[in-house]
Formats: sequence, C-alpha cells, structure tokens
Amino acid sequence: MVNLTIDGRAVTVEEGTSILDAAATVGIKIPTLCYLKDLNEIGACRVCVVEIEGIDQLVAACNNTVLEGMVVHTNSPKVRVARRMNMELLLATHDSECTSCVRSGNCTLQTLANDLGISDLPYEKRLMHDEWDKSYPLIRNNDKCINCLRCIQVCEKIQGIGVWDLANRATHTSVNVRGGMTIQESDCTLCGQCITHCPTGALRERDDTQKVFDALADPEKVVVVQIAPAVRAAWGESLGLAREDATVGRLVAALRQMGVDYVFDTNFSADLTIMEEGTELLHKLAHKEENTFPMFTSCCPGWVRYVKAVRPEFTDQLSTSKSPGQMFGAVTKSYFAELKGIDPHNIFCVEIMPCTAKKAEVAIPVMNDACGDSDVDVSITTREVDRMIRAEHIDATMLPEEDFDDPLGTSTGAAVIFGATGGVMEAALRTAYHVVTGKTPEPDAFSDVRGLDAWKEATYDLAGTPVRVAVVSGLANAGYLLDAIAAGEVEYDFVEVMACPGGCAGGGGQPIHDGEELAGVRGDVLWGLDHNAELRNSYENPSIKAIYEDYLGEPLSERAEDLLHTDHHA
Ligand code: HC1
Ligand code: SF4
Repeated sequence: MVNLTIDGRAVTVEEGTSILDAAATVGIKIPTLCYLKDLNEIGACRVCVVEIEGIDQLVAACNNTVLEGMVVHTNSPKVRVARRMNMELLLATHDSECTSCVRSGNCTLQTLANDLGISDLPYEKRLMHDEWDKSYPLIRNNDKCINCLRCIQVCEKIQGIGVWDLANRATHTSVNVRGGMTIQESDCTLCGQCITHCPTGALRERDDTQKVFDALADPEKVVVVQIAPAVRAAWGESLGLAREDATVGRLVAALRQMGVDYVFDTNFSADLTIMEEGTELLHKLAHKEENTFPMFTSCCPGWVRYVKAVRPEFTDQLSTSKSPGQMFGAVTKSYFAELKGIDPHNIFCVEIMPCTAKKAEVAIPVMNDACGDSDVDVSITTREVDRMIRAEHIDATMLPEEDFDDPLGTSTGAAVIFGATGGVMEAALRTAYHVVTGKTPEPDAFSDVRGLDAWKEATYDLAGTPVRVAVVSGLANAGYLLDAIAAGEVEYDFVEVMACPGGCAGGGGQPIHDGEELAGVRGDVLWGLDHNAELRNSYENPSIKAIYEDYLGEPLSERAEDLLHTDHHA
C-alpha cells in the first residue's frame, strides 16, 4: 500500500493507483475532460493537472500514479491558473455556439468552462470550418473537436475498426477519418459509439425529427410509430424521470400527445423475428451437411455492416431474417394496411431506436418489400425522441401511462430482452426448444448467455441435438470470435452478435452520460420486464399466432420469405 497526502488529507491506496483514483477514494473530485477509464488515460487535455510538492511542473492526475509520501494539491492557485489557461486554449479553437449545439446542457467542455468561471476569452478564435456531408447519418464538426482522442480509442479498442485517426501536424493536428478517406469510403459501421463517448458536440447523429413533425402535420399521412426494446429502458434519462417512472406506457402517451396515429411495439416484430430466425436455424440444423455453421444473428445493422465491409467471407452465414424493425415496417405496410383498409403509400412508418446504424438500415434500397416504398420511412434515436418531447413542451413527469395499439403492440418477455446482450439468443432458444420438444421451456432454462461478459458460450440439448451457441457484443470481440472460427479453434451452431457493448441497451443512439456505461443497468430493466411478463415465449404471442393464421401461413412460407427475409448481397 502507498501512503500520501491529497489536499491535506491522508490517503492510503494500492500501489499503481492513479492520483485521480486516489483522490476519488476520499471524495476529492479532480476535473477531467479527455479521460476515459481504462481506455483513454493520456493526459492530453491537461485539465486534470495537479501540483506535487517538490516538483516544479504540474502533472496530469489521470496517468500518473501515487508514490509513498507524495503531497498533492488538486486545486492550488498554480493549478487553477494552469487549468484555466488550458481550457481557454481549447476554447480558442472551439465553435462555442452552444445555443445551436445538440450537446448543450450535456457537454463536459461547457460544464468545465462554466465551473471555472470562464466568461471572456483572452485568445482570438481560430476555427477551421471543415466540410462534412450532413446528409450522412453520422456527422462530425471539426470545430467542436477538442482532440481528446476518445473516438479514436473507442473505435480502435472497443470496436476494432479504427475509422478515426489524427490528421495534419503541429497546430493543425486534428482528428479525421483515417487515411484521408471520406466517412462513406471508410468501414464505419455507424454503431455510434464514438458519439456516445464524445465529451462535446463534435460527433452527432443526423437529426431526422423534422421529417416526423412534417408527417404529423400532413393530413394525408397515417403516422405509425414503433418503439424498440432498449428505448424503454433509457428514454426518461434525459427528461428528469426516475428510471421506475420512465415506463414505456408514458412514452406511448407522449407520442399520442404529439399526434401519432398508431403507437406500436418493435417487440411484436421481435417475436416475429424469433419465429422466422428460430425456424431458419432448425432447418439448417436439420440439413447440417448443406450449410456452413455457425448461423449468425442479423438484427444488428452495425454488425451486418461490419461483416459486409470487414469480413465479407461470413456474409452468407448471416440469418436472412430481417431485423425486427424492418419486419415491422414490412407487415405494417402490408398486413396492417389491409386489416385497416389504409393505402400503404399513405402510411408513414417511424421507428424509435437506441441505434444510429438503423438510419442506414431503413435506407437500404431493397427494404421495400411491402408496397415498393421504404418499409420504414425514418429511424430516430432515443435522443431524438427525447428532443421531440422537449420541442412539444410535453412535461414527461405528468404523462399518464397508456397501452400500445393493437395488434402490432402485443409482445412477450422473449421480445423485450432483444435489447440486452444474450437476449436474442435466449429468446430463440426458448422457441426452438418448444418447436422440437412440443414443451414449454422453464423460463430461465437458457440464461447462461446473459450478462456483460465479452464472449459467452453454452451448449444446450434440444431433443437430443446438442446446439452450441455463443454471444458477443462489441465489434472487437466479434472480430476475435470470427478469427477463432476461421482458425478452427471454436465451433458453434448459432452466434448472436451485437455491435454495441452490452447490446442495444448500450446503443449509440441512447442518452449520453459522459464517462458512465449504463448498458448493464438498462439491460437489467429489460430482464426485469421479461421476468414479470405474462407470456415469456414468442410462440405464445396471440398477435403472432393471428398473423400466421390470417396472413403469413407459417414461418418461412413464400409470403414470409418475401416480406420478412432479405438477401444481404443485394
Ligand atoms: Fe435493437 Fe432489435 S434489439 S436491434 O438493438 O433486434 O436498435 O432495442 O430494436 O430491429 O427488437 C436496436 C433494440 C431493436 C431490431 C429488436
Ligand atoms: Fe444498433 Fe443495437 Fe447494433 Fe448498437 S447493438 S449498432 S444499437 S442494433
């Protein structure tokens, strides 16, 4: 153990502890900006500088460790002057148009500048005004970048892709797409993890909220909204709602108040995905010699983009089942339109997703199987729906709880867990077990693949057939798994991959809490909803039974293939 003094207080911590962490053990908060624990501990922003007695130069607290007898001052006059000057230099190259910045009120740079009382800048502003295609789902504003390098680290270390890099030299050094490429030319999966780890407004999603407002104002349009599983675990976070009060019923009420005609649930089509994907898996297992294993889940568009761009040799092993979001759009503009006698061309289908990659998924040209129009017209993130609620001046704390509309609003516990890593796998196994045994599985029979571990695996007996499964989240982990499969080191029948760590609960479109990872907490909300659900298995969903009886026939029928499956090469 190491004994030292921080701001006059005796501190004892383990050897190797950073000064930052040591101070935190006695409740002393040293401000940070570029720092991300275990990921970006580079002291680049110099905001966490502290004074150490006997050393002339100030040192960064995040990447210097404690020494026996050290005497540290975290907020001495010398520290305050330096910290303030470092911030002023950052602000000199920062576009501080906070009133029109999407991160205003949730920006670490803004908070620190306010905390330090910076009201006048002694330096002349020097902005670069780089061009960026603002029609792309991921938008970067170089003038808001503070070169903290977090996006580089997250993309490289968590996602294993490396879209971002440092460009130019000396005072012109800045972050940009690696190798001088455009973002379109890069292997960006649009997972959005760089956005949720950016401390400022340098990275954001394209704002599509006006398209929804326009449709709501158009008397010709029937606006149909679907809410993704993981959105219900996070939407209230930036609206001042306690987690237990931010129920999906209140979000349904908010959307009705905005004028949405039908509020439905992506969970309904998650149950539908399970029927199709589970059946697809069982068919492949029944004809093992004709198929290459494992079959991979295909509901995460970040993962699908990764396979197609980085590891195309695995493309044919992706399930052909569309994502629940896309299945929803296809049945809305066919089955539901017929049921209600609505011209499908007049339906405007909106999905609310925890995801930025979904903005590209809805724009895939072949996702138009119902009536020739895009099956889903627009995909907005959890952050965007929160902005819409604020723009409508709806007080979320006063909302009543309302039910989804029918029939695309009915779902089971197996569907809601799609939003947490391991959930798709568990949901599929519950239904596959029923199909092959005719029995109802114990609700938690397949729970080994829950939790936030990077790579989980299990083998289950399905009526005498051993099924080897694996679950990973985070694309770097997916890359390691693909390497191991390619090298013959592991063999699986079915693999679930979610691009974002922890699955959609930790999605790139979720509310941002700088430095906090909330995938686990939100995932627990979803597992809790499953636990308390009346029906736990997709095949038990009465609306699923009805759509097969009345419209689709059976899983993998010709109509189901047309509407609910896709060719990943198209
Ligand atoms: Fe997801 Fe999915 S779980 S991909 O994360 O399969 O976005 O929540 O909606 O489509 O259902 C996202 C979440 C979501 C789809 C489902
Ligand atoms: Fe989108 Fe979910 Fe995939 Fe992340 S894990 S890219 S939020 S679908």
